[in-house]
Amino acid sequence: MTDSSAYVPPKVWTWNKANGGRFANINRPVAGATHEQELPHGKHPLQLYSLGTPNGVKVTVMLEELLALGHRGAEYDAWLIRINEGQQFGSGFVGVNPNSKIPALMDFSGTQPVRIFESGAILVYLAEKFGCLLPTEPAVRAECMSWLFWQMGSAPYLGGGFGHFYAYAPIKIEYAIDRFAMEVKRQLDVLNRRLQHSRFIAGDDYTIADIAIWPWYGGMAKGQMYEGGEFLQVQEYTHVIRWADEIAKRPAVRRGRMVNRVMGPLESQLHERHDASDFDTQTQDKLQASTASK
Ligand SMILES: N[C@@H](CCC(=O)N[C@@H](CS)C(=O)NCC(=O)O)C(=O)O
Repeated sequence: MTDSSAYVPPKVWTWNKANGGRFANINRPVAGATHEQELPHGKHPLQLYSLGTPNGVKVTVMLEELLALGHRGAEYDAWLIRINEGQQFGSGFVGVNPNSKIPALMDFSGTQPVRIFESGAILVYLAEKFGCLLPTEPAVRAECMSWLFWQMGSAPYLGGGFGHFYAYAPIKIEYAIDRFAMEVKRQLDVLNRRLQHSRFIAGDDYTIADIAIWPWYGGMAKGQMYEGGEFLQVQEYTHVIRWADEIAKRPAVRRGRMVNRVMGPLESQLHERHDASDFDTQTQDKLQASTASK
């Protein structure tokens, strides 16, 4: 690793595998599968391949909300994809998402299987399939879609920009941290101003825009991401915090954030979800206790 101030880019970039950053072992400059690996398949029409990161949580919250609304067709099997072990580069996963990123969903309920990747596309697909959480009145729908796409375009500055350079990069680069801290504070202020006058992101009702934005910006405003809360003075965004707290209390959100989660208290980790009863019986604390007693 060179001193960043002394770095002069060569004429042609070459892949330096040993760049030292967190996730350096899974980053590659090429796409496609690295190995043959079929995906598991459970009993439900919807098969989710994911991990409990902010992008993954969007989909498990959505599915739990749909089930809470009584849509039995939203029953799903959630399989764990460990991205730090390179499972997103298995041939089966790449077949569902050629971009090799979680979340990825297969819907086997129709005559032909449907694959959906990109969390925003998955949220819209499910909202349209079940006819809820995406307003139908044109102006409110436009507001919902605008914020949904805002999230898709903005979160990479939060995660790939601020989070990466503040928490994960092997060296602290003041220029990069300044640039992305400024942008993330601006984004939080955008949300704060919106939520000062609106209960939810798209208006009076909870929609897929809230489901998409909450895991990233709700988490950030609550100081739960990158240990960057004090640095960004997130307590200033009081309306974002009010909204984040309201959403966090929803039973479907509580369940959704447990699915495919591999960090935090063992009772909050449900690595795979195949049945509603799994929340009571299959969390890591229970599984480890039952293994220990054998
Ligand atoms: N825009 C994508 C982003 C998905 C994404 O970045 N997923 C990350 C985890 S949060 C991932 O799978 N990373 C693995 C990799 O980059 O190899 C979405 O919203 O679905």
